[in-house]
Amino acid sequence: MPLFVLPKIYPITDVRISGIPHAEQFQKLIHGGSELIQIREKHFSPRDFYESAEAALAVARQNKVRIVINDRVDIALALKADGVHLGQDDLPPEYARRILGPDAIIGFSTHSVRQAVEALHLPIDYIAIGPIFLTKTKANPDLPLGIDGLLEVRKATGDFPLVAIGGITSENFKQVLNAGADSAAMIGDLISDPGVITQKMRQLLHPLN
Ligand code: TZP
Ligand code: MG
Repeated sequence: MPLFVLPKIYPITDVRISGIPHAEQFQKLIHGGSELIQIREKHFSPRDFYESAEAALAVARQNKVRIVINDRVDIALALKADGVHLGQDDLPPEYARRILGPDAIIGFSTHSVRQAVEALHLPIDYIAIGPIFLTKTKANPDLPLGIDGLLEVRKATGDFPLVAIGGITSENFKQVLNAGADSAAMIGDLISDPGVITQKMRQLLHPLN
């Protein structure tokens, strides 16, 4: 199987942080050039998350953009979304793979070199490592790994697709990519001001424009 190709910037939507619905965040991110977006929702009921994901998926499909659902394999399956992103305490990736099939994108969060190396044996498409920097977005985050930690993880994971996450901004994302991450996942810095989501996304992808 060829390795999964990650976009350089991997946006993740969040209603509390951006103040607008997920589908509108998708619209704005896609205008800015996003090709793969994760919907992350820690505060909705399953029904509300399902309905928000359905609306975001409609926007994604209209624009041929892929959508990954955070945490919920059931919602990903029900909506025929492109994939799911799982944490250490979610349904294990082996079972998600069994449910979603060989074509689904499955991402898996790790927080240390050890977890990242263990993840190499799982049926997943990419590893997320973080937090790299301090973050206010995640509840009870692990200690930041810093750029040195990211370099170690890159070394330990070879060429396995790797997303860096946690405290990544338009100021530090290049550092993260230069340290070997294939992709920089961003929440707060990218979506907290809805008025500039599209412009920010565009600038991240084409820094000189
Ligand atoms: N996992 C590790 S850090 C983090 C997650 C979901 C939050 C990232 O959000 P931000 O706002 O980009 O720091
Ligand atoms: Mg999770």
